Amino acid sequence: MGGERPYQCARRVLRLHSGPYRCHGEGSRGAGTAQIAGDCPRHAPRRSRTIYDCCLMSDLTTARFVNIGERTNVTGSARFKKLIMADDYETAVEVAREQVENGAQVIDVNMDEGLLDAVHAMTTFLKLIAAEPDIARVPVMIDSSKFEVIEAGLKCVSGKPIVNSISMKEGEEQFLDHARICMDYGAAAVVMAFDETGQADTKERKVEICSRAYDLLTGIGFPPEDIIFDPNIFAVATGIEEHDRYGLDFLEAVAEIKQRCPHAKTSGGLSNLSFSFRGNETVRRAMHSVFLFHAIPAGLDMAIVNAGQLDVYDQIDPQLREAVEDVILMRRPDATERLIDLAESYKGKTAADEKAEEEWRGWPVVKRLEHALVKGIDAHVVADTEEARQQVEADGGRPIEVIEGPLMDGMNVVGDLFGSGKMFLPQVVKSARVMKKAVAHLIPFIEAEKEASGLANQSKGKIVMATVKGDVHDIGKNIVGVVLQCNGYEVIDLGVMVPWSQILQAAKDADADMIGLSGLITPSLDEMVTVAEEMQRAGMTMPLLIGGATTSKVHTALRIDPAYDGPVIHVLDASRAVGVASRLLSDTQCDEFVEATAAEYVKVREARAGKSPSVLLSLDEARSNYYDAFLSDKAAPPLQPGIHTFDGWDLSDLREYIDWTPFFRAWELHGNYPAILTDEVVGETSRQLFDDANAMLDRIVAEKWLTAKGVAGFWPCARDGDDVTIYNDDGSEHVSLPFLRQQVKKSRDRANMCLADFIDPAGDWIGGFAVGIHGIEDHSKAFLADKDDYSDILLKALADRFAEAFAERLHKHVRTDLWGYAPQEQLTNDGLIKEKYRGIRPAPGYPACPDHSLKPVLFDLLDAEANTGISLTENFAMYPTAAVSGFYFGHPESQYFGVARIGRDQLEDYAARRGVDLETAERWLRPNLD
Ligand code: B12
Repeated sequence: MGGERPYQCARRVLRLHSGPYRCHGEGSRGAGTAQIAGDCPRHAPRRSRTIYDCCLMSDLTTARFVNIGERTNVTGSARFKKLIMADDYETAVEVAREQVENGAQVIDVNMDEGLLDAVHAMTTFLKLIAAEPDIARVPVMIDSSKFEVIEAGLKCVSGKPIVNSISMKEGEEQFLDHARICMDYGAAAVVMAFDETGQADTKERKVEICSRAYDLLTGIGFPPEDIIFDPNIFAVATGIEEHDRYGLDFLEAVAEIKQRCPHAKTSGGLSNLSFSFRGNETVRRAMHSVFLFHAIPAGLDMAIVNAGQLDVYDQIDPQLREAVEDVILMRRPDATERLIDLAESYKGKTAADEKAEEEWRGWPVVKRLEHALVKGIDAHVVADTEEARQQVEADGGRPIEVIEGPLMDGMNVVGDLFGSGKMFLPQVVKSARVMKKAVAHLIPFIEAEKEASGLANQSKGKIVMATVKGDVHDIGKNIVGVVLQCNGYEVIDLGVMVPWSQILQAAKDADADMIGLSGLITPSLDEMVTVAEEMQRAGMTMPLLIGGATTSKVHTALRIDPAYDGPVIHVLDASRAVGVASRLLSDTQCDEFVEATAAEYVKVREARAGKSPSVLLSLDEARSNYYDAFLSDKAAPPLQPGIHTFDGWDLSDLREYIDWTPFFRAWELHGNYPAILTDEVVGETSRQLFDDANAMLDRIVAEKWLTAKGVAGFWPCARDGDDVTIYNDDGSEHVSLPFLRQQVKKSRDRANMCLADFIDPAGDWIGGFAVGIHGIEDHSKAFLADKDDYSDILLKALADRFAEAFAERLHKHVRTDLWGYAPQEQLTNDGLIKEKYRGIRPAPGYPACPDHSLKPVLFDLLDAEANTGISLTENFAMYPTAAVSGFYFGHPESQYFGVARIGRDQLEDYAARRGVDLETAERWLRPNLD
């Protein structure tokens, strides 16, 4: 090993100070979803939920800054109020959706309007948004000045809610009573800086009240990380002298509160700040952005804000920015007058007016490209990129120089703005889209030039990428690979199921600059730890990038980072990959970036170490709080028991059952199908992608590119504790399906569920299925040989859609014909996607049934390998990749839930029931253990 790089030294130092930490399996997205879906009211089963990734408070604790959507508030949004007053909840739900699509990571819901029945409005609205997977993935902030409204709201939210707010206004006793109720529901709470004598206005009062509240709350065992202080943002520049310090007081108070109250968070309602400039949108936007620019470094963790209405700090008119800054930081005595004077010139301008001005269209092309990237405006990017290309060509340059020059310069500006907190996530994603469009335009020219001249790309760096051993999915990795290649990196893609030894060898042989690992399912998390350990053992120092649906920053910080001394970076999605790679390879930015990331991971570990774990019941207690289904409602025996195989289900039939929304999400186009096609922002790109997909589907169906093979079976069974015993035809016991039970202590009347609860101990039926889409390999190879990554990814994404569509279609066939308990069912595709049918099909690996190792048992029952050609890897991934398998439960009350964290007693019990040693069971259930 050569000399130690500064970042390596910094990481050692950070580790020494990081203190002890606990490993926490909830680092995986799957388990995260499990927790969100975890609480289901007893006897009042919620409709089953689509299992999508959900945003957790625990994830929020490690996010940089969280913006809280403010538009679902009747006191703050005239539009929302009008909709609620008119009982138009359907459109009101769309307001919530817009918030999430605009980047809100939490949504604040407030129904405090004199003429409204707030309890009714709150509960109605919360129930509606809980049924929308797109919205339900972000936590809800239940906002009311009346605690009965809050309590009613808490009963309707699954997952972790945030209460807004509690305070000591009515004294300590009531404050602690309210806090205890929040604790009962596992809710985080916004604590207003308000006491018996009034609202805190000065820095001293804010700090004093928050410190007192902190001591009281932690004294009753309220988790400190669930406390969110709101030290009151008040209006500045009101013309009243006493208000001049309000901005500064808030900023200073936040810094001190964060110091005095470990692990607590801070928040504030941003729109108050600019109250005196109502009607002057430009000035208000500038004030909010400048305020956040100073508040975030001071320690502000979140704010109620309209995320779509924030300006980029550096892009604010410098004169206005200075005047606003003078006011907020109280930099001169005449600051208010100056801002009021200046504000006159911005009056009446809306964001649309400003956009319409578009003076920037007259700027030189390089500047225009930078502007388009920073602002995320894609309207002219193809024309501008073409103009830049022609300019480069006229100067004797190469088309790649447009990427390396103006486009990368623009992306670097974006990266720097984001890195320094002056730009927010939704804006960054929009920038990435502009970049992709520009790069897509240049690719044919770059390819043509390479072919003509035989020139090789001068690579910016080499990255060896692989999907780890035992895992087969590679769409995410491929997308990242393409984006990196577009940006001048050389990607050596080792494919899927790659053992650690091959990854390390390839990195050494290629003298790579970094390694990137990908994984879709939880067993891959352990495999990634193994790769990190082996890199450490081999004395390697190159950065290790971690990505894939099952990975998370928390898991990376807790388990992978400590295993390797070199830099370890979790990369959330493709839009960040270039920024990460370029910083890691930059002479000037690398060390700072690596140190900052390592420090962030230390914080994650510390936060985890300081977090009190959710209270668990003993396994016996949890079992006695089982879900008491009304068993006489169980489904009748199947009309056609036994095994049914389908050798080539008609693809044109399956096409009708495709759920398109996840398809767009895979391409980072957010929004629901079909609305996404007419979406103002992503509509055009979505339509283009949709057209391409349909053109390919036409060919897939007409030319029979793919074959859909499936199997379904039904077996007599009975519940035996948490096991479901399956019987042979002669009544003898055949095999046992052990399921896991929720152990997290539930509030009030909620059950600790286990899938076995939906089966009658006196005799019942259970089903199983496996479906797979065969045949992509040859086409994929042909596309790649033609350097057509776009079509390759498109094909894989469509094969995944077919697999899910097949699972949906087969389940319908089961309900209406094979098992036949719902022969009359008439549901549209939308109704199917929203799971409006009776019965569930939990898949091993999904939150209700998290143990992937049940797949071999299911496969044996179905003789799935022989019947469908689907095989299992050593880590239980299915091959072909586009495959789904699961169980069928027919009881009308059967529902999805998340097992979440379990105790050692259940681990030991499960190991015994499975007949495996503890170590094996621990490996299988790691995400559900502490
Ligand atoms: C669509 C989907 C499927 C599809 C296709 C999967 C796919 N395209 O990857 C199908 C239907 C085939 C499927 C099947 C299964 N799935 Co699935 N699936 C999903 C879902 C809903 C979305 C995944 C997706 O398409 N993402 C889009 C792609 C583009 O994103 P990505 O893979 O995350 O990649 C991005 C980043 O992660 C990053 N990245 C990825 N790799 C890399 C690498 C590097 C180096 C870098 C820098 C970055 C990077 O950049 C990418 C682009 O932005 C997720 C839930 C979720 N929200 O994540 C569950 C999920 C991944 N599935 C899950 C499971 C369990 C399964 C099954 C095992 C279920 C079963 N028993 O049948 C099977 C396994 C299939 C198999 N072959 O073995 C679990 C996995 C967690 C776990 N408990 O193991 C999840 C998380 C759902 C859950 N909450 O439980 N699934």
